[in-house]
Order: sequence, then structure tokens, then C-alpha cells
Amino acid sequence: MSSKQPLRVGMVGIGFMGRTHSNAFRQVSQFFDLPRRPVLQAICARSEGPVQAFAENWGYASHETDWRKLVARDDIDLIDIASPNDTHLDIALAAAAAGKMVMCEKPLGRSAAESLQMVEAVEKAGVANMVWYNYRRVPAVTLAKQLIDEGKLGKIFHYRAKFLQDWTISKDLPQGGAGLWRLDKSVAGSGVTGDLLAHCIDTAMWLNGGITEVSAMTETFIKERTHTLTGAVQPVTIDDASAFLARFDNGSLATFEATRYARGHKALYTLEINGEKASIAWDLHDLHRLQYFDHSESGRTRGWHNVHITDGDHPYMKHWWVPGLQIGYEHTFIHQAADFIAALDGGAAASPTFREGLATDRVTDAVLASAESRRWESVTG
Ligand code: SOE
Repeated sequence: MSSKQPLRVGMVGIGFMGRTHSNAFRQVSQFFDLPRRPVLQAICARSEGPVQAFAENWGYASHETDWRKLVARDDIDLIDIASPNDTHLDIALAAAAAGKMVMCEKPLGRSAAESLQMVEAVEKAGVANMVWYNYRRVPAVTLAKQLIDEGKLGKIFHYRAKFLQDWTISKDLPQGGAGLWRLDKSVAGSGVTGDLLAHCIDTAMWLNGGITEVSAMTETFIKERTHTLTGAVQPVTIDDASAFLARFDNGSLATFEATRYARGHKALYTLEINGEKASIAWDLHDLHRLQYFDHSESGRTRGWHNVHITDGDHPYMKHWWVPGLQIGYEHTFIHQAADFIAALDGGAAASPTFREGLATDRVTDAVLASAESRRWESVTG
């Protein structure tokens, strides 16, 4: 038995994100020395058979089929929301009212208005909270943050980000239901703007500060799809592709693009930052490498460095294997769980908090508003 105080996790959702979060809470104590030890206390999903199977597979002590029962249990400390976006608001409000800590998968709300309610609820209740924007915790991206904060890039001129996928190109793909709720606006809130650009915006504001205004365009390439659950052919109301120009508080300019129609790209998240003294580039398909160009180097050998972010002095890496050996996507969630638990020990709140998740949703709202109005829109709030 561990002498550490348990952190009893009640998770909602058994899809892709239910698995990444469960894996994070299962593994984190083995690799990070933390003040509290997560215990997989209960998993919740609507269907008895699948949730029971998930509980057995991941080692949850119990399961529920109604999230309200989960939230009411007094043997749960933390509610982790890994269910579709239309469930985030109600679960978060109830969890905060019950005095539980709350973690929530991105995007926080389907709109900034929903996210604001969640922020007010957790802040009023004074409970720890965090949004799972996992890409900040790729060691190479965290190193980029350190280099920028140390002033290595100097004044930033440009920020460029893309998140490209190709999984919805077929017109025969239905919309709605398990796995495909991301295509259903009433459930997801938006298409690639909330699903993919939200990642790019979260990382961008973390690395480069607030975004003040945006000018966007979106497109829905396939106009009608069959609904998985009802069989009805219905209009597609999500954005399949979304691109925008932005200005940051610090005066830098940005371009952002996300699509599910970039044939050949499965999850290509890339970013590049150009500063007066140096530039940085990163690519999710090569996630353990950071491309770095330092203009102060001698001109004769100056060039882009391809740095392998696997050494003990790189962010998070001392917790893993030996220098030179890589880690992957799932580790970003483990890092996020570690930072959340470490911050419970009285330190600063682990970032991104719900308030920071709201800031991202304010930008995605402005992007969708600009695509609609065909004008520049200010980011409000
Ligand atoms: C969509 O395909 C998706 O799974 C997003 O929902 C995730 O947030 C992203 O990390 C990968 O792509």
C-alpha cells in the first residue's frame, strides 16, 4: 500500500480520450514522484456492457452508467470529463457544485458562453481545474516555451500553425454517434475550428501571448451526410476546413489552418515561430525533434539545428528512459496528469486552467464569427 494520499478519479467517457486519460492516471505514479497517487475509482459511460468491459480492462474499481451518480459519490475526488463536447457543461457544473476537482477534455465548451459558465463554477467552488490541451506537454514544445521565455528568439514577428487530417473526405462517411459525433455540430459545437484549431490556438497563446483579432474563412465541402443513429440524410453544419489570419498582443502576425480534407495527412500538427534572433519549428509527426535556427552563430556554420529532445536536461525526459530514447503521444497526457497533481501540493494552478480554456474558445468563436461576417473580428472578453 502506498503511503501517499490517494487521488480518487471518476472518469466519464470510454472513447479515444477515455483511454488516453485512463492510461495517464495509471502510469503517472510509476514515473513521477507526486504528492498524491491516482486511484482509478470509477469509470462512467451510458452502456453497461462496454463500460464494464472498460473498467475490467483498465483496472477501475467500479463503474457507473449515469454521470450524476458518479458526481454524487463521496469516494471520488476528481471528475475527469472525457466524453463528447455536449456533455462537458452539465458535468463540470455538477462536479464543481459537489466540490470535486474537475479536468475536462478540449475544447472546454461548445462555445465561449458555455466555457464561461464552467469557469465561474470552478472558480466559485474553489476547486482545481484543468483542460487537456496535451500538445503543450510534448517535450519539444515545452522546450520551445522555455527558449521563448528566456528571450532566445527576441521580438517575435511571425507565428504559423497547421493541423491537417484527411479522414472525412469520403461522402459515404455518416455523421453523428460514437466516434463520429465530431461531425455533428449540436454535439461538437463546431468542426475543425473547435477540434483542431483549438489545439493550435492553445499552444500559440501559451507560447506567444494573447490574440487580439482574426480574419477567417471556413468551408463545408460535403453538404449532406446520413446520420449514424437515425439514418436520415441531413445537412452537414460543421466546418470541414478553417483558416485564419491573426494579430497577437505582442504585434506579431499569424496564419492558422486546419482541415480534414488534406489527402495524405493523418494528424500533421506543425508550428513555426520566427523571431528577431532565432526561429523554431516543430512537427507532430517527428514530435521528439525541435528545429532551431540561431542567428547569433558564426555565419560560416549557421543553419537549422535538428535537435533530438531526448536528453535528461530536456523537459520531462529525466522521468523516462535513458538519453536518446524516445517517448510518444500518450506521454503528453501523462505529463499533464503529473503537472496537475504536482500543483495540488499548494503551488500555482497547473496550466491550462478552465480560464485559459475559455480564452481559446473566445478565439474560436471569433474565427467562426469572422468566417460568417467575412470581416475582421476582435477577440472579446
Ligand atoms: C480528431 O481526429 C482528433 O482526434 C482530435 O479530436 C484530437 O484532439 C487531436 O489531438 C487528434 O485528432
